[in-house]
Amino acid sequence: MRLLLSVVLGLSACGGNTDVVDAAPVRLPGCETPIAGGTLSLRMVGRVDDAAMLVASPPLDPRRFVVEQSGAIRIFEDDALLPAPFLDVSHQIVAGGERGLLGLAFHPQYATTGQFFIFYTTSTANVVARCTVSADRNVANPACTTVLSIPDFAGNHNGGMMEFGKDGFLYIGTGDGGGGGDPQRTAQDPNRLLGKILRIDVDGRDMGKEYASPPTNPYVAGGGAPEVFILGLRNPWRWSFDKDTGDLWIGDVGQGQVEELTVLRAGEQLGKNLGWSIYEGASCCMTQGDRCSQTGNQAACNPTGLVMPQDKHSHAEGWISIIAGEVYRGTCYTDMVGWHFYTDYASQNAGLWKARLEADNSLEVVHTGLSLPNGTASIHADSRGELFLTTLSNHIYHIEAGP
Ligand SMILES: [Ca+2]
Ligand SMILES: [Ca+2]
Repeated sequence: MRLLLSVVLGLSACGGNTDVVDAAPVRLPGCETPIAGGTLSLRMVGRVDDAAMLVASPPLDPRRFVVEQSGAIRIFEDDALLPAPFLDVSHQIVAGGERGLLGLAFHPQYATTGQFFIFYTTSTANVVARCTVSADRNVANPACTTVLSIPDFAGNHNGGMMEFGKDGFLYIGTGDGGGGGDPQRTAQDPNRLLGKILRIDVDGRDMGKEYASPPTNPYVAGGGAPEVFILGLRNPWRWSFDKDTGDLWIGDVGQGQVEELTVLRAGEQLGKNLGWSIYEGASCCMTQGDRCSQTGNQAACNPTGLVMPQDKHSHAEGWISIIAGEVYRGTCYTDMVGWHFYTDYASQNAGLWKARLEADNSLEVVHTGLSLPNGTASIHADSRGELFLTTLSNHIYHIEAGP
């Protein structure tokens, strides 16, 4: 990290040959000298006032924006926390437990549009809103526009993760609504926006909406809601795209037994069904001991057409809510490249894990041996591709590696 600023400035100084125009880089450079070695460590790089939920950065922007659960977005610039929040929506949200300001995604052309998107909960809905930066690059305009408001019936299982894909569309994770056992069976209902990953075009406008549904979404022609992209999720609290391959890594939080990690390759994501609440992990909810906590009739179990997770962790192992992270595509730590780093909310039990996708679609899964503080809320990359782990106890850590 100490080398980051000099690298950025160094590159600017190197731009003397103005005849050479490279394609826009995918991300900012990370370290002047890449560091080899598989010994991982955490370095605390900052803290905020309330529950650090997520680190995100605009494309090619070296600042780190940190989402606080209670409704503020804070900025770290050159590792220093700016005193005033970028945005504060605490007055219009409900926070606590699984609720709050949960997601942040910057428009792919943020540098020109100034647009970013937030995901927050109210007492009755999960809301995606479009916000804009003011003339001051470190201050957003206070009023945001609601893009999507999804009625919700329980305080838990609210999803909250959002990212833009390589296709420029905004992907939005939603929980099954909550309670236990998917009481309204939303996850398998293509007409409901709960229990899904949605995909919308924030630059388009369908009649009466603040967005368009891409015509390639699976139910645009009928049979379900046009926003639905992936079905069968319980609470996809954290997930991310591999920024190089476009593969989608989804952590789906389990009911009482199984935490799930599923990878969908680029081009093999549209309309996939991850099985909840017919299955928890690969266990049929009709026959599993606790019946996935469902009341009434369980759906008949037929795995045809369902995607089962490639990695599972049981609650007997001490996991309670998986925290999927991100595939490292930074340039600082050569031995981290290509691995997806992830853990569990009970991160003191789980420690840090890594996985990578094999040619046969299975995962190579490795416990890294790195102990973690408890209460991890996310592992997500900044614009350099560096991974930052945030905790509900307000801390932000950089995941680093060495010999
Ligand atoms: Ca809910
Ligand atoms: Ca599943």
